Amino acid sequence: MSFSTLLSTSKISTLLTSTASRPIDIALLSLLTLVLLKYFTSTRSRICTTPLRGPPSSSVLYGVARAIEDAPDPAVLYEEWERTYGGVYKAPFTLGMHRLVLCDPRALAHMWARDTTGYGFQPGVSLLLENIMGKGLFWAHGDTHKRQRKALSPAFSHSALRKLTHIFYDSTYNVTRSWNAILDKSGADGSIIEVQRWMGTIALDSIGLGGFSHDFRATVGDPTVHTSESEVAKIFHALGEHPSKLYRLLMLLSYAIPWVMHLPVAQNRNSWRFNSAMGEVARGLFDKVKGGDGVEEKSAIGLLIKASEAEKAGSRLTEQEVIDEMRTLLFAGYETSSISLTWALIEVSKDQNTQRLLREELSHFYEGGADPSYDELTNPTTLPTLDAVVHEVLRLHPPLPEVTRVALQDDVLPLSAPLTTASGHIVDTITIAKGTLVTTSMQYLNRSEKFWGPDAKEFKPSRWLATRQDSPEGGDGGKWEPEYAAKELHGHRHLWSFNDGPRMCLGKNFALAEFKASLSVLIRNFAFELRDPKNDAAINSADNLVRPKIAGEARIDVPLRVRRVQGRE
Ligand code: HEM
Ligand SMILES: *[C@@H]1O[C@H](CO)[C@@H](O)[C@H](O)[C@H]1NC(C)=O
Ligand SMILES: CC(=O)N[C@H]1CO[C@H](CO)[C@@H](O)[C@@H]1O
Repeated sequence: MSFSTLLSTSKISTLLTSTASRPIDIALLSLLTLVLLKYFTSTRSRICTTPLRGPPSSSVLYGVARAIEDAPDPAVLYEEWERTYGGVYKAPFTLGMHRLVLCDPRALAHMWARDTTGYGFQPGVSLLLENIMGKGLFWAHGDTHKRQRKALSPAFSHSALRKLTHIFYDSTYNVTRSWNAILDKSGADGSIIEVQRWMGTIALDSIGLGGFSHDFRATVGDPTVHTSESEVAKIFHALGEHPSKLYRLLMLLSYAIPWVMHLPVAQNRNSWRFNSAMGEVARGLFDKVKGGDGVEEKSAIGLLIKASEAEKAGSRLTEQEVIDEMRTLLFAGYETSSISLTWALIEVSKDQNTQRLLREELSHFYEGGADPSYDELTNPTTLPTLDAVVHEVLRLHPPLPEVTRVALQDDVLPLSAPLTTASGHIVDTITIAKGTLVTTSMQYLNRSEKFWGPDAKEFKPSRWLATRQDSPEGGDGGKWEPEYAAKELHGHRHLWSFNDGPRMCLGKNFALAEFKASLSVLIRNFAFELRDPKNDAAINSADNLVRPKIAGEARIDVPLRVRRVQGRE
């Protein structure tokens, strides 16, 4: 079960159908859940949410959730509804629940600024997250969240990340070595390599070593043949496997009765095993930091322990807190990075021209003799094509497709454009009653024509370069705007892929440096093509995961033809 599945609660409908096979089972199961849900989650508020228009329900059980899951491109549905019903609309979801979908920039900015205080995860989701990641950042709300975030932030500063960049290169060069060995045995046509699993190894070693000085040894050897991975990595991967029927049933019930997640079923036992395995990693790290063996501690959690040791005893982190933040980093930083890297290889395989331009830029840079430093990776002017490709991949393929929150208190949302309500009134604010579910679709926001122009759905890295030359700020890369600027949107360079507000991705700069470092090594050394350009062009996200796969094939694999770049060893 992936991080993105956990956070995207419209996936309840997948849970429903994959748990029960006969319609009668589904009906009974949903009735049960519905009754429990209404009983346990009834929230009372003195005010009413403004009645809004929205798409009609296409199914009693699923609302529009199935339509969204079945759509080849859900962003198009969200976009259609936005055009028909306006910047905020009400969509029926699973089991009779409704959600407000926010597409209006002012409403978005207002709502996300109040994340963790005015808005939070639904109780069932919180419990799921707690089961897997403990009481770390994802569990925390309000002041607790602020405190945890403040403690972790220095570990993600530019000066901290500068010292981690070599890890991203090391893990990618490890993969490069393995690929060279494979290609030594193949002819001029190169070899078909399932790249997704390999990108996972880079992401795992990067977060293991960079996050908490643990070497998962994922990039050592071939992940498809044998595994030299650590015990922790094995348990971690077992956790990511498709949950059993029983567990899916519990997940479903947990939306109504959270404590069912404490039952000792296999998946839960795995979570507990994972916790104790991570405990050992943490203890090792504690000892290493305290022992001061002369080696400078650079990992995020290592720095955290060091800082808290330096403070007076009272403010020290407990061992459990350290373990929980480690689990959080692993879940937040592994699959997201792996998915992004995989999509990048797919997009440059489809767009050979961009791949060639990128390789030229990188080879030219590399004549200087060294891999780009952290600052060179971060500055968009140093390697503009690399920067553009990376942002274009994040725009088109956000690893988290959507996020949902529940209003923890009554609120009034301001709007950028007036809206017609269900009763025909025109309003410029919307009242939100406590308990209302609010959804933001990253897929919609970063791909809608309203924000990105008529070519919004195309892979077109040049949109990130277009206005650079005439930017009044000159060399200051952060000020550059995309051509058809989604200027009204907050978020990282107007992209919503990292979310916005107090819970905006903490690992953003870590992720960008890792993404750029790894991609630059891979593109400089290897050429990528689709395995079968005629039939493999349709690559989409696997059902309820956002991992890419070839359309129509069962396995969540991305086989690409890989060749060595001419003249390189
Ligand atoms: C391309 C890669 C990544 C993307 C697109 C991404 C995206 C996101 C998003 C959308 C959220 C907010 C989730 C929500 O509010 O429900 C988030 C939170 C978070 N991310 Fe990332 N992430 C990426 C990589 C990473 C990496 C590599 C790390 C760690 C090194 C990381 C650490 C975190 C943490 C700790 C949070 C929780 C922040 C909080 O609760 O305050 N992420 N990420
Ligand atoms: C690269 O591989 C070596 C063993 O060949 C291993 O010791 C090292 O930890 C790996 N580096 C990374 C960053 O995974
Ligand atoms: C995360 C996600 O769903 N991204 C989608 C964005 O849109 C493209 C193009 O339709 C999809 O392939 C991605 O899966």
